Amino acid sequence: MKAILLTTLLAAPPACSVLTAKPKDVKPARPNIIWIMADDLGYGDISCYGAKRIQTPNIDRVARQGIRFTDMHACASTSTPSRYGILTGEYPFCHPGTDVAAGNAASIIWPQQFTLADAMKRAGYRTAALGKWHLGLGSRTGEQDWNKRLDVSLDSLGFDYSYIMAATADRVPCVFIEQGVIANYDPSAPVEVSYRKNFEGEPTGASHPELLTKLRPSHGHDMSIVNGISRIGFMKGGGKALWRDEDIADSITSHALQFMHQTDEPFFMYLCTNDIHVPRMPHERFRGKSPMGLRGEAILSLDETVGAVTKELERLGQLKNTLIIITSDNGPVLDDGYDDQAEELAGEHRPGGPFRGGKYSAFEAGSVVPFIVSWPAQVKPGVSKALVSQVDAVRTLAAIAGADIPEGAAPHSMDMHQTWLGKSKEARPYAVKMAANHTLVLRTTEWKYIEPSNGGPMINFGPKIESGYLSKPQLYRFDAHPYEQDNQAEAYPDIVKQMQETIDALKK
Ligand code: NG6
Ligand code: CA
Repeated sequence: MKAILLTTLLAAPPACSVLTAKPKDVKPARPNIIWIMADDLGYGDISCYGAKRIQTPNIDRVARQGIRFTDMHACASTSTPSRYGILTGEYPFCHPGTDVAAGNAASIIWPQQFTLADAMKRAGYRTAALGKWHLGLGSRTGEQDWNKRLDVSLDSLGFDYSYIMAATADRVPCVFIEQGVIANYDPSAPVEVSYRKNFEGEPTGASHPELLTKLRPSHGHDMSIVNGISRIGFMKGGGKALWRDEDIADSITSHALQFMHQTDEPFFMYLCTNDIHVPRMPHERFRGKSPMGLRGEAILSLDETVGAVTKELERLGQLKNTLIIITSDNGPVLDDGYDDQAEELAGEHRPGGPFRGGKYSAFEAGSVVPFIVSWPAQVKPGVSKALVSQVDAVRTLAAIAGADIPEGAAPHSMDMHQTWLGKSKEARPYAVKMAANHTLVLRTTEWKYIEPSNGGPMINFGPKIESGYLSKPQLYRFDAHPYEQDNQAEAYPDIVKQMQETIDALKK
């Protein structure tokens, strides 16, 4: 009986090839849409999802006025592939080069691809991307001239305005890029970037540990030094354009608020915080404010960003008709390469909530993320247990904004607006996710399947996280706690077979 049900659910998944798009029922209401994307924020890291050692009152307020989802899946357990899935509606394993990107990667989304921002523009929205980008810039990897306007930037991907970090705070170049050029550019200090070799005479974390005045690496992160913190990759120059980590959140937030002021049209803002990714070095005003140290302070900083945005919406009289989404790109990690005492100070805190694993992992904590949807004018507060996926962003938000999608675009995205807006409890038939070593995972409401893989039981480059990799199939029931403890693969060979076939069809 279960096997029959699964067959129907998993029948004929859309493969990596392009599908025909159907126009959706277009909604007349046009809310502003703000997608707030935290970095590496775990399911259990905020108080509305059960955290006790940290309070996030601003995020909790948005959750109270909206819907809190308990089963939202990112497309991957790291940032680049996860964000690729949101912005294109295509699974990241169907597109080349979606692994965690270097700071000098070329644009991973091709300019001719249809993006979430393109969808919003079609609906007449003004669009902006702020903060962490991590999907490459320029037309050729490693060949960008950072001192000129980049030849491929976010205006080619549907964003009217952008103020972004090329990759992550732990990767060079350590400058903001506004409209395709370095913000606050310092002509006396031209920027050069390499991920292959250092520039002559430049100190690194490895050669000059005495210059690491703010944080020391615990693994990796021993190359160029900026603001007393060594990073991944080598850079030279930057001068007054270099960021100070303590000010990153404020820079992102102030540019976000400015953008909100500048438009009479409805707007779409893809607002990606640097919090709570490493290096965790939030503003000094948070110092000592959390028993969990810098990682806790970074969560407080994230919460403050959410508060600043909602307060500004209120002030502009726009809060009621703004759809706010708060979510994360992948699951949590404590030690992700810097000695910031995240492990030592975590205490009873469970960053992954009830789930096993964490960032990078094939286990659920890697990709089940907080997901809050608020739109006071339309959405009744509540909690939704429906299984949902971030790959649906393009078609779901397009339906809400009233945009049609061109043929072949967003091939894996489904219009789930009834569920995202709490008008229906309908779940997605399944969610597909990719772990750091490309192992694919399939979740239905009832089952979780992890395909066999070669990796060892722990993530092997530093973080103390169970990988979820095993050379045999893993099948876990998902209607009972504790999650992912009791492998049922041998007891249900038919379900294993069907789930692997679904994955294989998607990979084609
Ligand atoms: C890893 C980094 C980690 C983090 C991650 C990407 C090392 C040893 N570790 O390779 O610190 O930057 O990549 O994180 O370099 S993500 O959230 O952007 O995907
Ligand atoms: Ca991330």
